[in-house]
Amino acid sequence: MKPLLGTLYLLGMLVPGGLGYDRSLAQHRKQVVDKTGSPWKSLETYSYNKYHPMEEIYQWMSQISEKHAEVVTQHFLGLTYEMRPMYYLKISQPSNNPKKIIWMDCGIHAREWIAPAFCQWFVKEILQNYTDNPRISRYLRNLDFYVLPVLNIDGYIYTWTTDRLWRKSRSSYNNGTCFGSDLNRNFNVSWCSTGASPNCEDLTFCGTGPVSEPETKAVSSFVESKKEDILCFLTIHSYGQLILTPYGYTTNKPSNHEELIQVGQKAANALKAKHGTNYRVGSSADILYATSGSSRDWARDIGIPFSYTFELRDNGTYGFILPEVQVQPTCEEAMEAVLSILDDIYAKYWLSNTAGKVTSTTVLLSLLWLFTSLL
Ligand SMILES: *[C@@H]1O[C@H](CO)[C@@H](O)[C@H](O)[C@H]1NC(C)=O
Ligand SMILES: *[C@@H]1O[C@H](CO)[C@@H](O)[C@H](O)[C@H]1NC(C)=O
Ligand SMILES: *[C@@H]1O[C@H](CO)[C@@H](O)[C@H](O)[C@H]1NC(C)=O
Ligand SMILES: CC(=O)N[C@H]1CO[C@H](CO)[C@@H](O)[C@@H]1O
Ligand SMILES: [Zn+2]
Repeated sequence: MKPLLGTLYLLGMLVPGGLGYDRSLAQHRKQVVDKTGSPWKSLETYSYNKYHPMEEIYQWMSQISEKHAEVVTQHFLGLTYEMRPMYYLKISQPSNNPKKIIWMDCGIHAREWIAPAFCQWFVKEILQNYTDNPRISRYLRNLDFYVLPVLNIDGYIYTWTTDRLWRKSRSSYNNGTCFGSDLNRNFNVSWCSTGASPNCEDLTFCGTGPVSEPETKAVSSFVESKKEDILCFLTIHSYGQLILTPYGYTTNKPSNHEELIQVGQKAANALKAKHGTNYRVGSSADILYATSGSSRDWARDIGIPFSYTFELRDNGTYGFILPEVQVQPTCEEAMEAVLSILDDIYAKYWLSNTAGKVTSTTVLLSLLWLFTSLL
């Protein structure tokens, strides 16, 4: 695996961005994967009800972007501390329509395995249904989805090989005697002011400065570069069954707080309707705890209107070690919540505009009619 990754990240450093680059990268990876043999035969037998090691998720990403090449492309985002390539999947239906963006990342915390499982589930559901299901096909007329299935890849691998309950990244401090930053305390928003620790030994170590970690930097730079077009930023965690709004660094509220809560509560209701699971909705500072440097707060403060953290199942019974039998129901119900948020965003940005246009056209025609009939 090392030589393959080595080649990939060198390519990444030399020729960043661009469709041709991504395609050839996928081809290169596929060739190597085919030679070395794969742990599962094809996309058709990939199980979305299970947790997968990173190796399989890498393969899944390239296979799904090959099979659905008309709508999915795989893109290089950056390198992790241990020099592994980070890729996101872009789901986009070709059109001349200017598109807005929905961002979703999973697995910023290594041990929250249900999160990467959800990102994969989400991609699968969109691809399975976008041609026939009008609810989903209409999103794709106006929106692109950018999905980062595993943000903290080094940490995720470490939870598979060494310590199932590892949370942080794997960067090294104090001359190699201390490891890992909490990447969700490392964003450039009220950095390390509250609910974060300056001590590397701690679970919530905020890093050596805002955006000191390569994973955080990769996500921040990319999201920043697209922020005008991103309508919604979703970051998926476990556990606790919560839909969290900004902020964690203060109990003050963003300008659209009421709307965020209303849309979030509707999403929680849709979620509950699926399997009866209760999720609570509120700002992180109000219903969970204070946190500074989180991606959700940062995303809201750079101007992305809808920004939420999902804390998926469960409520503490199994915690991070959520049994695989719960993967499917957890993903199914969370899918309903995300779709509900998308419906609200769709209605706000597109239906109201169309309605506006229809109304003004109708008014104009009526006025014309009135005017001509008066002559
Ligand atoms: C770091 O570790 C190396 C090797 O153990 C040692 O030689 C060096 O003095 C250490 N540096 C500091 C600043 O502790
Ligand atoms: C963090 O954001 C502030 C503005 O709020 C900016 O001045 C500073 O350069 C940023 N730092 C980093 C490391 O991006
Ligand atoms: C989870 O626990 C909280 C606090 O005890 C409770 O309010 C909520 O209803 C619980 N949810 C479920 C699904 O049991
Ligand atoms: C999100 C969504 O609508 N998913 C549907 C995709 O299609 C399958 C098969 O028809 C349904 O079972 C899902 O509910
Ligand atoms: Zn988390």
